Amino acid sequence: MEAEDWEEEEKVRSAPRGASKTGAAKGRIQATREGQITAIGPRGCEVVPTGGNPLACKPKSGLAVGDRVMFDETGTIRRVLPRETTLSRPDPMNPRLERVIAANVDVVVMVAAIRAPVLRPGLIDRYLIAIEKGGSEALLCITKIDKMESVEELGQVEPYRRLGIRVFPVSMKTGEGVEELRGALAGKLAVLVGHSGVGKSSLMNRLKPDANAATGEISRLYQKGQHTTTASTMYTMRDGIRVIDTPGVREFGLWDLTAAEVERHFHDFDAFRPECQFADCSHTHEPVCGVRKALGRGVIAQARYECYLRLREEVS
Ligand SMILES: Nc1nc2c(ncn2[C@@H]2O[C@H](COP(=O)(O)OP(=O)(O)OP(=O)(O)O)[C@@H](O)[C@H]2O)c(=O)[nH]1
Ligand SMILES: [Mg+2]
Ligand SMILES: [Zn+2]
Repeated sequence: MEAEDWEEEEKVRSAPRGASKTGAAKGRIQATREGQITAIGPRGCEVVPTGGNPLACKPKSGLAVGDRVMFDETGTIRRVLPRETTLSRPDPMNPRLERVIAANVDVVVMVAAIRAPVLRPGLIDRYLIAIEKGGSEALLCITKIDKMESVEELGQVEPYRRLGIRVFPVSMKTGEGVEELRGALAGKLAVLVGHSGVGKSSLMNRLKPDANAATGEISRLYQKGQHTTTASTMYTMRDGIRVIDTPGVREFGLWDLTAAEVERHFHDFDAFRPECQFADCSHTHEPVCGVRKALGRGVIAQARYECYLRLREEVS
């Protein structure tokens, strides 16, 4: 590690109160250097200094993979630099605490299996809100298409295509669709998110064959994943692509949202809102409602509307 890479400015900042610059320079100085967090697990984390090799650092609460940080020679994170994007949810143990799943990513790849485990559109709807709120782009990757009995099963993701979200059906068994997804990720930092067992780590191994990410069979009895991945890890691969694999989620709550905000995130309503009689129409009981009219005509998907009602209830 080059000595000049350490930032002088930080020395004064960490000096004891009242100490002179020269006094501070003796002994207790903690010069810092910039880096990016590339892995966080239950026992520690990894930082890659700008232009350097990965180093272990001490865990710090509130840190996310993708964070740009200033860290010192002892491996202590001193400061997290402002985040360009976030993907956040409430901490499942303490819902008043924000948990950032990934920071500074360009793209969030929502990974869902067409079967085994069963596709749950409600989770996609939740992610879409969190992704838009956090400022990154959403992509949808549908795995296990080799298990489909008919392509009609892909009809479930039609509402998302209509929203302008790019959908990538893939099979890790045959490799189908993987290169198309790679093309969409060129030059970007992406994060893979979704339920356990949908194939996030298998996808990682397809994108980067030497990633050696651990994968696990889904349980025969419950047809669910067994939470194989326990740490979030960033992998660097060709075409300037970096991808973060994350542990599967059981649930995904919404962070810091009001019912009115939930409504604004449902872009399938955009074209029909002007037909509502009231500007603050909740689309639940109002007699003149463009959204419910569109729902009746089948232009808005029933599943999306039902999810809207559930989320509205949840945040109220
Ligand atoms: N048939 C088929 N099986 C797949 C496909 N993708 C993944 N699998 C299988 O699904 C199981 C779960 O895959 P993982 O990659 O471990 O899933 P994950 O999303 O990383 O799961 P967690 O780490 O628990 O969150 C493994 O047995 C994979 O072999 C696919 O496209 N087709
Ligand atoms: Mg995994
Ligand atoms: Zn309405």
